[in-house]
Amino acid sequence: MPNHLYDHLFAPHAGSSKTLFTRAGQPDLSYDDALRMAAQLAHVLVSHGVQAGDRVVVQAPKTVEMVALYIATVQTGAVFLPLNTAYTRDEVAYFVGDAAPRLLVCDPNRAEELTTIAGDATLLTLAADGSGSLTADLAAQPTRFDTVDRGPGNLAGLLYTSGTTGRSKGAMMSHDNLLSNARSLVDLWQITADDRLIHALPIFHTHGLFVALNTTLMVGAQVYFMPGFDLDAMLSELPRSTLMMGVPTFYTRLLSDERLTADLCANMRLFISGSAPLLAETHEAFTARTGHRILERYGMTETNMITSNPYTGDRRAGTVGLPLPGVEVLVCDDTGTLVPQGEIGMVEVRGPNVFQGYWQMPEKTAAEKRANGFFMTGDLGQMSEDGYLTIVGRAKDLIITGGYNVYPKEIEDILNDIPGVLESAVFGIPDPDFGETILAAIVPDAASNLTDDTLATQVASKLARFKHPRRYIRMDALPRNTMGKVQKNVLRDQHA
Ligand code: MCA
Ligand code: AMP
Repeated sequence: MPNHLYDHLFAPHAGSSKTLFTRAGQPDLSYDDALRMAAQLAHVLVSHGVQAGDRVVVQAPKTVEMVALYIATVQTGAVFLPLNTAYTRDEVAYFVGDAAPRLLVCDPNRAEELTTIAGDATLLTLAADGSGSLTADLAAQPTRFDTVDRGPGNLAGLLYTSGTTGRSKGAMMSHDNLLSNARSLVDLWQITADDRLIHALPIFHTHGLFVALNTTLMVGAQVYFMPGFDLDAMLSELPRSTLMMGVPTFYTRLLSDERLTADLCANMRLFISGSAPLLAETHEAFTARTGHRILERYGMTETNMITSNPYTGDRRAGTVGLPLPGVEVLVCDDTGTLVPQGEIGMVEVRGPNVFQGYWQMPEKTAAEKRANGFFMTGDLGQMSEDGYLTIVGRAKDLIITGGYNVYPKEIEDILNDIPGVLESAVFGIPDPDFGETILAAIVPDAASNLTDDTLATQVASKLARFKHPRRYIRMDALPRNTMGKVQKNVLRDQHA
């Protein structure tokens, strides 16, 4: 049966003995190996009752089996819902409750803890070595699977992204949202079967899953697949590779090591950065050291990639480049009216890349998508005369730490519930490694003897480690403007 994403991204590689994944200390995996594994996993999914439209939640270590599970989910017509491995039980409980999945796949180490929140979902396991109840019976499964009929508008992915209200919303990504974006990026970045990508990003977000894998798999490129970012491993793979996609932290960490030289990068064709602002000085330092001009691009979970600096042409440091072909980008005021060229406004976007809406939240979707189809990103931008977009700030209250997004409201809600806290304000300050790091200003009740340990323990019981404030600052009152709104810019300036 026709399956829009599978047919165009994966099916053409059936039978190909070309190496897809190379990994440290593990055998290579060919395209055909991966597709046979995906077909077997599709049979496993179906044996557990997975049907078209069902959600498959995965919070598991980064493995080739997890990539095959993504492909298998697409084949069965189900919806892939990957989760950050750092999420706590409470966080996973929210996603499972909201998405009501048929399956919940997790690390065996966490199975006991997550059984209690699985609800109606069947719980299966997948470990860092690929073992677990998901794959236990794989060899017995057929290596071919007849894909379930799915058209361009059907859902392929559901990716949760924190909302300004503090609770995450599931961004519904259709087969064509993903396919059209992958096609544009392959074209724009001139990715071919001769490329070898260093893959060190997590595969539970758009960047590592869709941007990095959909593009390289589409053209039949090779992928050096790392379980996570490892500076030594990356440096040793650079001479054998042609392509790297990373968050700015990857680049500052590479630059902090003297082994990074132009010679080491002589075989590299392209370095791409995104998910957080790349400082112009990082861009320039990287060029000075390696001769390569990092190509910065800009996107969002809800929209996939929106703009990119050009492959041939001027890669302008500090800008996120030009709108992708077929994607319209406007810089507007609050009413959606264009601001005069060169002035700062809200970035709005429309195109085949833009998501289908928030899962079971039509009112949230309507609040962020205009009637004319433009999606309001919450980013503040400025468009140059020749069409280059610069992200100058955010209208949304968001901290980006090491490429992970953290919405202060989610942390403030937890802090405010702790006895002895009158109010709190969470904000980001510049950090040389993660770009931004999280601080919390607390107004304690004078009568309480609240310790930092109490605050940290409460936060730790609920939120993933990367969301924890690295410091608590006590204040008599939060700085507020005449409207009574907390002035986070004042806090940032005071504590940067
Ligand atoms: C790990 N830690 C962090 C972060 N990552 N703290 C703050 N921010 C982070 N991003 C903490 C851990 O909890 C731990 O804390 C300590 O740092 C070391 O953990 P470790 O796992 O060793 O960290 P790492 O391996 O050095 O990881 C840092 C990293 C990683 C490589 C920057 O976070 C990463 O791969 N980030 C990429 C995120 C990404 O893919 N974003 C794309 C989103 P402690 O020691 O105190 O316990 S998609 C997106 O944004 C859009 C669509 C787009 O445009 O792409
Ligand atoms: P998310 O959808 O949660 O992964 O995060 C998307 C947000 O990351 C965007 O709205 C931007 O604020 C930010 N972002 C992504 N890429 C860039 C970039 N190249 N420069 C600045 N901000 C970026």
